[in-house]
Amino acid sequence: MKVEALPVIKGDFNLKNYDEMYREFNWGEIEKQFSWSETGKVNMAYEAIDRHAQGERKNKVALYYRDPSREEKYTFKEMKEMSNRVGNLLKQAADVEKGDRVFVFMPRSPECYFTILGAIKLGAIVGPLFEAFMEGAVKDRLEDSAAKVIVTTPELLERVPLEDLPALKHVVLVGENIKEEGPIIDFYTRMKSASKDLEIEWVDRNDGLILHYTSGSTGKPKGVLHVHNAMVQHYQTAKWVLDLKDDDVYWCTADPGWVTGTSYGIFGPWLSGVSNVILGGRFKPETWYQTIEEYGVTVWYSAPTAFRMLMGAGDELVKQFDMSSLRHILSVGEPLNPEVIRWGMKVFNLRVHDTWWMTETGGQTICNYPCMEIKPGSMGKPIPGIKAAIVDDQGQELPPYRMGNLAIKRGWPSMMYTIWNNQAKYESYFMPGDWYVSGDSAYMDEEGYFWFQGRIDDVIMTSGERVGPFEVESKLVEHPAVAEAGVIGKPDPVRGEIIKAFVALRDGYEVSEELKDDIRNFVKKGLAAHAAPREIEFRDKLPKTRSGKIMRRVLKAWELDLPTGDLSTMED
Ligand code: 6R9
Repeated sequence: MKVEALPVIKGDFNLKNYDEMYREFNWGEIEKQFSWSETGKVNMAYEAIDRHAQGERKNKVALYYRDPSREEKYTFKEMKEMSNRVGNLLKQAADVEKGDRVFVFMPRSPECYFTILGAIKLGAIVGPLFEAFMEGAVKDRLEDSAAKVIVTTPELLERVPLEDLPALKHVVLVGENIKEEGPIIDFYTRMKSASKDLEIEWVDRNDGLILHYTSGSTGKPKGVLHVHNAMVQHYQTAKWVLDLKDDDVYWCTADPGWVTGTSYGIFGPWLSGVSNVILGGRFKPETWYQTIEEYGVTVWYSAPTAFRMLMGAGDELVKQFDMSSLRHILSVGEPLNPEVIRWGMKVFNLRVHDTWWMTETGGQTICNYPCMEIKPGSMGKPIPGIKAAIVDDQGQELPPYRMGNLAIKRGWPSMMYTIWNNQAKYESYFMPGDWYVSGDSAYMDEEGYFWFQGRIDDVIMTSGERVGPFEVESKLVEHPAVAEAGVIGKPDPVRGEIIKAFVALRDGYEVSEELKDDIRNFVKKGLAAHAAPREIEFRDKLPKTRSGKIMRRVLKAWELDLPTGDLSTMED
């Protein structure tokens, strides 16, 4: 298969020659940049904030924060002081010590970021939670991790079942007129008197940093533990992939409840010392474009679902804003439809760079770099220092174009350290040959580009043909009436499975049998007859996770009347 590649862009990028770097790079060089090379100890929050606060970047803006009711900015020096204050508060009022689990359950706000950093300074393990989690989801996570402290708001406190959580000793409330009684600690009043000097807890590279719970298709969510050592990869990928330079204004749209919101919403940018934009509140196309214009965002990291919504808002809207500051756009979380890349070229005159990775990998692993050609629909190539391959179920590497398990050779710096309370589960991710098996299926082309096909469980077998749902979905969203599409295999006595598509239409389109036929023919002509959905069902909305992934297992469960499994990560 030959695909039209988008040519290399010219510019002074941090990664100039991918092939050469891939051959020569070794992580040892990078490790020398962090404090452990001198003292044997380290702390992520020190490297991300305090290091800059003591040097030339002291008065540089580290955080631009905005939501409908607040607009604030903090320099690196101020970030250091605010996180120190939270550190003191947590230590004195909540008795936080190294290794304790401290959960942060609140909307994006400056306090949320001060708290994550402050807890890390004490050597605590931070568990960030999406603000939209309901009681059951909060309970599962706090219980499994035996969390000692939760920092939350009075409104969200209703969803923390204190009586069921004996290990939870302290509740820090970020709000007005808080009365301290029982486990309750008043954040703002204590912050006023907390010292802005803090003694950092210096930890080992493999001490716990952050605990992200992710849900699979079965069972309870599992706690993926990352350690301070991950900074090596966060730092280096922020250079190569985000291409961050000192004068960049960077905006990652992800919430810290999702790994993208910590690895690249906190660690990557601040390890690089750049100004970081955080937008609170809900998604609104106007607000997003305004944010880019007002702050002069240069590097922008978001997700296909958001790009598709912006696309849906129309090209007239984006023309009302000045987007000229943007120089680099990236995407993660879901397959990036070629249609989105074409839209990016049209409205920003920039390529959207896909990046593939997951909670378990902790940092970017397969990416498109500014210095390389982009093949729309491909996730790109492994970062230097990482070996990726397509392997069969025995761990044997497969030749180009064979679909199989996307796997990474064990031992990259930001690899998960364990699954909390479940070392056996952790071990189950690995195959003979020291392959970490991602659960995604993909193939590699003869030039070493990787092409996503679906989660292993999602790959469809129809009349003896293997079809990746993503390809079909991507074709579907090219149809002018289709806003979003989710594709599943539906068991069929004759064909094994048939392809069924769930489709949400764009505004202004009406459901009809004709439209169904038209969409079906569109896929038939554009992709292949066997890949055209035999069944199409229209829905107002598709089930998605809070990080924007279409939940195919939920579609499948609806279709087959099966249990949907854990739904805690699903959007409202
Ligand atoms: C960072 C993050 C991981 C799963 C992953 C895959 C999907 C992520 C993707 C992608 C296609 C990409 N995914 N990036 N699929 N192309 N560029 O998303 O972590 O929430 O753990 O999800 O997301 O299926 O296995 P996480």
